[in-house]
Amino acid sequence: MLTRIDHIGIACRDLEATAEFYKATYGFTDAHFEVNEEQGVRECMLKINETGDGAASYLQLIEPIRDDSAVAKWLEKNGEGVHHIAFGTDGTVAGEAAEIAGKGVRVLYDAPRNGSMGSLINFLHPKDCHGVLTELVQKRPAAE
Ligand code: CMX
Ligand code: CO
Repeated sequence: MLTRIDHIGIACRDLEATAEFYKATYGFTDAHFEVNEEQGVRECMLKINETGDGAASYLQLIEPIRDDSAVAKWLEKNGEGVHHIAFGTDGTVAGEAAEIAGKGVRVLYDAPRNGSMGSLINFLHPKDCHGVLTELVQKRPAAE
């Protein structure tokens, strides 16, 4: 089941300055920085609140590290702003993706890929989701 908003993805041109804005303006303090080479981004996960299923909701600030990355292309066209939403599952991303694909929505990757903080992720095509790039997140692989 999709049990929470895992994060809202926000595309930015200057990761440190944008993170500082969210900290200074709203008082968010719990910030985790990392690089996701595969996705072509540097990112900052700002924790907003814990959720009932033991996970949390975040803002994910993303800055492109390559000109040919999805986020660089999006920034070029749209400028800074909300780029995607991500739902968290209490099951597996593979299971959620298969179920959603069965409803005729395009899933972007054949198998889940690595997301922030050890999570597994996949994406649904925005053109099949009323214009919203939608991500599925599993906090950790189920079989550990
Ligand atoms: N939200 C809504 N619509 C979007 C979109 C977005 N983020 N990105 C692209 N689109 C729309 C475009 O506006 C365009 O629509 P029109 O044809 O009406 O103009 C259409 O989708 C195609 O867009 P494009 O600019 O030609 O881009 P691509 O088809 O090359 O790529 C997508 C689009 C979704 C396949 C690509 O962005 C992708 O693979 N995204 C998933 C990976 C990703 O975004 N990674 C960064 C985040 C990492 C993380 O969250 O951890
Ligand atoms: Co994301």
